[in-house]
Amino acid sequence: MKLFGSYTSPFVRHCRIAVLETRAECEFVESDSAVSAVRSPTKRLPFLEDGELLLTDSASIIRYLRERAGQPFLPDVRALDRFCLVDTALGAAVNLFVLERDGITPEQSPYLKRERARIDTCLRTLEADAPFVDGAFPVPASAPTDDVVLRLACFLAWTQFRRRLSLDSYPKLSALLARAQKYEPFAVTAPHD
Ligand SMILES: N[C@@H](CCC(=O)N[C@@H](CS)C(=O)NCC(=O)O)C(=O)O
Repeated sequence: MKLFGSYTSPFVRHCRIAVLETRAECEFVESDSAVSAVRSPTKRLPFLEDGELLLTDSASIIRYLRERAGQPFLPDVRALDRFCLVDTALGAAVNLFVLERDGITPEQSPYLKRERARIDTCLRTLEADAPFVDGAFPVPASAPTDDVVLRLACFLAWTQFRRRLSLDSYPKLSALLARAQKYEPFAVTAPHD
């Protein structure tokens, strides 16, 4: 099994954590957009190859890894919805980041203003979800970790790595990220250029 990805992507990081937690025999192939452009129809990272099987999204990759290991993945509709909420904010933040690199900012586009507003409302909703946020990463943490929590921690860490937003207005999310940094599979997959 081969996982294609970069060391900076939060989507790839989540997959790498799932590989560690499931102890899957999986080779990590460091790749860039030139590789994904020809090997995945989405032209995105990550993607996973296992024999004839090609998986083109981090969610299906993580589910595949968890299923093979007998571990749960987003077991109920509440978990799925929270995962989608985090992913909506993450997708918007990544869009703003790459478009800014192309010289396109929210000041030039009402749609991008909505993308920016969406990140705040999703983060505020998660910050207010006290039982969920406070219960994330109990000490001592035991694998496998909840994939909503992992997705959220990967997202928050990426915002700090890319200096995209301050977490000062989100003390509970900030505390969650601090706890996550102490969890080994999370710590060893920290983004780097
Ligand atoms: N829904 C996808 C999103 C993956 C994604 O957006 N990956 C980024 C890297 S962080 C990418 O490959 N972007 C290149 C592009 O959009 O052209 C997943 O969960 O795997």
